[in-house]
Formats: sequence, C-alpha cells, structure tokens
Amino acid sequence: MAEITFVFLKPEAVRRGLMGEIIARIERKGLRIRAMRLHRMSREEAERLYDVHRGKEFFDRLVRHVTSGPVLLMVVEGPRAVEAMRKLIGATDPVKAQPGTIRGDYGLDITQNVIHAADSPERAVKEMRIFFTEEEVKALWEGVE
Ligand code: 3AN
Repeated sequence: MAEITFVFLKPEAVRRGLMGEIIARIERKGLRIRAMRLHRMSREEAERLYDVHRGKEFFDRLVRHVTSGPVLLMVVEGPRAVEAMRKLIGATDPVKAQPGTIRGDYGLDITQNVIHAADSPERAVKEMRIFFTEEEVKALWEGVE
C-alpha cells in the first residue's frame, strides 16, 4: 500500500545547485514525485513546520536558515514512502549520517543539513497542509496508487 510524504530541500541545497542530483536519487530509489515547487518560506510557516522544536536553543537558527532563500517543496509517493525517505536522507547530523545517505553525502552542518523529510505519516499530512491547500492534499491522497 503506497503512501505520500512531505519533503523539502533546504536553501543551501538549492543555492549549491544540488536539486537535480537529489531529485535523481529519490527517483532512482523508485519513489515518485507527485508535487514539487520552489517556495520562499515565511517565518510563520517555518515556525509551524518546526513547532515541536519551539523553545529549543537551535529553534531561531533553524527558522532563520529555512527562511534564508528558496526551498524546494516536494510530495513524494511510494510504498512506505515516509520510512523510505527517512532512510534515504540519513541521520539529522550530517557528520554522523552514513555515507550513501543524502545528508551523509552532501552535508557537514546540523542546521544546513540539506533536506527534510516528515518522520511519520501523521506529520507528513500536517506538514503538507502548511504549504498546499486542502484540495491539493486531498487530490494528492486520492491519486495514490
Ligand atoms: P530531522 O530533520 O532529522 O527529523 P529533527 O526533526 O530532530 O531532525 O530536527 C529538525 C531540524 O532541526 C533538523 N533538520 C536540524 O536542522 C535541526 N536540529 C535538530 N537538532 C539540532 C541540534 N541539536 N542542533 C542544531 N540544529 C538541530
């Protein structure tokens, strides 16, 4: 049974010209990109996205970073897409992330860790709703094969 998940490439990935390579890795895995758009995240959106981290010492740095330039929003579909994307991106700290994972291969900094992927199906829907309309989310779910 396929599912959809929410993913975005952080500003440094866009700035460094890594979009093509990272999209290729996601597709090569067999996952399907169902929606994609460049977006300049507002502070309000970033704070909603990272609501679970509010109050932590890195929260402001994180919000400032993801609002510092365009990000590439994506909705990705596949069997157990949430888990598959989490494996593909690797550990939060890119220095500790295994080589072969996206963070392990492209990053060094925990704030600028290249890519985000929702960590549960519930979070995926919640995160998608920040950036896509209710109708878009519904249509994406109805189109899941
Ligand atoms: P992940 O993105 O792997 O799910 P989360 O949800 O724990 O990790 O953290 C969200 C984002 O917050 C991470 N992508 C990272 O940029 C940042 N972050 C998490 N932990 C730290 C930390 N200890 N120091 C600085 N930034 C952090």
